[in-house]
Amino acid sequence: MTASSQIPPAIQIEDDRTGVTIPTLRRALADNLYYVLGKPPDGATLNDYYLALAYTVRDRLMQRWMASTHTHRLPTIKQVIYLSAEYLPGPHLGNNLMNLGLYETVQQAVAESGLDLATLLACEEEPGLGNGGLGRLAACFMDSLATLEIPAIGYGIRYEFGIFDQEIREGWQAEITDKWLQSGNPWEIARPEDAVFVKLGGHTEASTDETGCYQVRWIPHQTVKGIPYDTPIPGYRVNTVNTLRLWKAEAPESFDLSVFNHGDYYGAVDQKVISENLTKVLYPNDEPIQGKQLRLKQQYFFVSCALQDLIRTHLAQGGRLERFHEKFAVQLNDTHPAIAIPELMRLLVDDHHVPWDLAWTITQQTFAYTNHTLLPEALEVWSLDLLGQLLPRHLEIIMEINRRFLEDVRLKFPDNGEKMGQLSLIADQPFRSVRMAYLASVGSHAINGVAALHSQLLQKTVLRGFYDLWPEKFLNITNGVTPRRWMLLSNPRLAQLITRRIGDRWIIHLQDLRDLEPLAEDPEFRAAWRSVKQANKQALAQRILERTGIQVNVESLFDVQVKRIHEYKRQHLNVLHIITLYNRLKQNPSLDLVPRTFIFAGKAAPGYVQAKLIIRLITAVGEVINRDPAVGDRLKVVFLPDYNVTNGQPIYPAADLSEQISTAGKEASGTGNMKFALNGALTIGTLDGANIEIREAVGSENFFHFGHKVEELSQLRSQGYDPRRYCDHSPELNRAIHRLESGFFAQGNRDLFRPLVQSLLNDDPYFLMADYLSYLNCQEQVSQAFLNEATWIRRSILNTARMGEFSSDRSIREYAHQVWQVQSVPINLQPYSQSEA
Ligand code: GL4
Repeated sequence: MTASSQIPPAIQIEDDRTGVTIPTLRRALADNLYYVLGKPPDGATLNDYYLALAYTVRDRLMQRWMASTHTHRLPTIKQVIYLSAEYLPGPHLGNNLMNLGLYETVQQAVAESGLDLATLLACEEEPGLGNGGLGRLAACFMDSLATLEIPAIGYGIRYEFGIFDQEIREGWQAEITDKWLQSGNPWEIARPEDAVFVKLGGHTEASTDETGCYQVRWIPHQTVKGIPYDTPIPGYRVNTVNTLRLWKAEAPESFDLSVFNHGDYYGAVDQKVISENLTKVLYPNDEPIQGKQLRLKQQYFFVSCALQDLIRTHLAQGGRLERFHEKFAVQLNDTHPAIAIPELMRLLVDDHHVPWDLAWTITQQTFAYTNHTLLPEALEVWSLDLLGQLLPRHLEIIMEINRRFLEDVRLKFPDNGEKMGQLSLIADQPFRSVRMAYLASVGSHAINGVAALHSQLLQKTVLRGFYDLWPEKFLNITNGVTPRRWMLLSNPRLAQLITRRIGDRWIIHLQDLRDLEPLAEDPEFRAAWRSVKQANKQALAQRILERTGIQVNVESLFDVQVKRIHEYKRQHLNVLHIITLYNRLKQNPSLDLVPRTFIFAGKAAPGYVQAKLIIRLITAVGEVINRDPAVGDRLKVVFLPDYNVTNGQPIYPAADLSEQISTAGKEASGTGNMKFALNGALTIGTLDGANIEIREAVGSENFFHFGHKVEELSQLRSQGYDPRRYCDHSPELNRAIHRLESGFFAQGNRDLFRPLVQSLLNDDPYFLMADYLSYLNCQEQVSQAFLNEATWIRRSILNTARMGEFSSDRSIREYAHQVWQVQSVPINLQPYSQSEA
């Protein structure tokens, strides 16, 4: 019996903690300020008021949260377990108010208390517990799971320092440590009573027990304690509140004591520090990975905590381990948590004495694996040396999994040594290592990519051998985004306009946006649509002015590229276009050019030199162009610092044009592309990732596509790609490159951008030169289209109207039916005790 199932049947719930009238909310705010924060109203800071309000809202989630947790634990209810090393939920307060349906009421209550809700919302430090798309997807999925009333727990790491904050200093990125916890986190509840212990290092000992059973014992070198911190994830206007359970590493007290006994006080303190370092910081490189021991420790730590937690609650509820996979569907968000496969085997076989074959069936039935990238440098491998040192037992288990797997392969393909080498979980080159994507594939019953093209390429390239073996395991589930945060919360003007015309069901059935289609022909509606866009552009212009000092023209075309900075995403192709326009203007100052504001934002991994140079390039080009009187109002280049969820929210609603210009085959899906199109921006994009499906959905006439396709690029490559040829054949490209080389944007310094220019001219691995001309022509079409306001707005409306399938609700429904086999479970609140009956 766990403590949670002993909650008394009827709790006396104080009205002050649940009531939602304005007087009650005001009283609750004052109470929380006084009793929880210990501050009198006149001595309180804005942050104190933010915290008091957050507690007031959290109180109003509590009954639903406890009822959900209680119900979800019942043995008959299947739960989704999302394992992800990253989550980027964004600020919680606004989202929770919206999902609870309390936004307006609380706004008024706060105002009547002499405060401004927007100001309090701005106090919240967002949990930056991820790098970019992958972590944000996990957060959108958590929102959709709760909204669809699907029982779910998201497990992850409570990094003390999330992704760094970015400042721009003299045009360069500077990284500042993210101190998201420093002013207190009102959303999390520590659960030290649910702590678990995780072993690391040491060696194994095999023996045969009294019954003749072969047994392995793992004698670790170190043990760390995992403390869970729970954050409620409420669905939109439903009672379901799921849990995001993040683990913090601490030193186990008993371990310290043993050192104390030997009088080594400082040694004990050192151990404590070493243990706590484990969850100190998020690794900031999203795509490329390295052989960092601490990173492997992090992965194993949270996965082991999660699985131990699940086994414990399952057994406490009277569940049997043979039925583990009937209670939990565990999704691996990329390979970062793939060590869960040998860990579940270890827990079942070594700790709970389940026979290997049964344990393996349970494991395969439990896990499913999502691949999020094909970039070779991002495919995780862990050296056998490192694995053996840190997780000696897991290495043995992986070897045994591999031995059995290759035996099956041999039976299927006799006398085919090459096949065995290709499929082996162990790579020999450049060093002996475990291919984590292979381990994830062998240990899962379903494997999916995140957009149609990506899933096809996955089957044809990285996991080809596995697709040949088990085609039935493979599927595609295209990503989606939550319309709650990415429309309703961040674009209230557009959301209200839409709701006034088609009702509000679109918020949970995004396909209803289709009803907007006929309105695209209505001049009055188009005028209203345009006013919303202009108001959003005005608001963004204000932020740009505040943050960068740059004044932009809101009548100009807002041309936006926001995402991590990476060569494959080709922000520098965008810059080549800007330089080309600038060159044209310099050549012909009276040129009739469609005015544009180029807006960039995004972080570069601190160690990714070329990406940081791309940021410097953007700011340098901006410094010249924004000040050149010959350009005037016609071109502006803005780099908005510190791109994150908070700062992204006002950007999407204000964009006219969405730049999705990655090299074909490189962007697995993209999700920013969806946020823009949903908010009525038109896309200029390559046939890559989900762009292809977006174009199909919105109609090719409402999407500007350009560039080489995947097959065309492989042809170019096999013919011996020569980027310089494109320079020779395009005078404008030649001139743009020359501008860069000449030091024109670097106060005469010809060295500054040399590494970028050299890369483009010598190997151009991302085919900017090959796509330049097509991009330029396509941008010309964009400009012409923007001149015709009525048709532009019409296309904007049609984009929004046809983006319904890109809701993360649709993605989650597909996972629920095709992978997890889970159902919705509505949560009954009244009376509390009956929900368990
Ligand atoms: C990513 C992909 O790069 C991105 O295209 C995709 O949208 C996202 C979510 O599936 O996953 N893979 C990695 S790694 N980081 C990402 O953002």
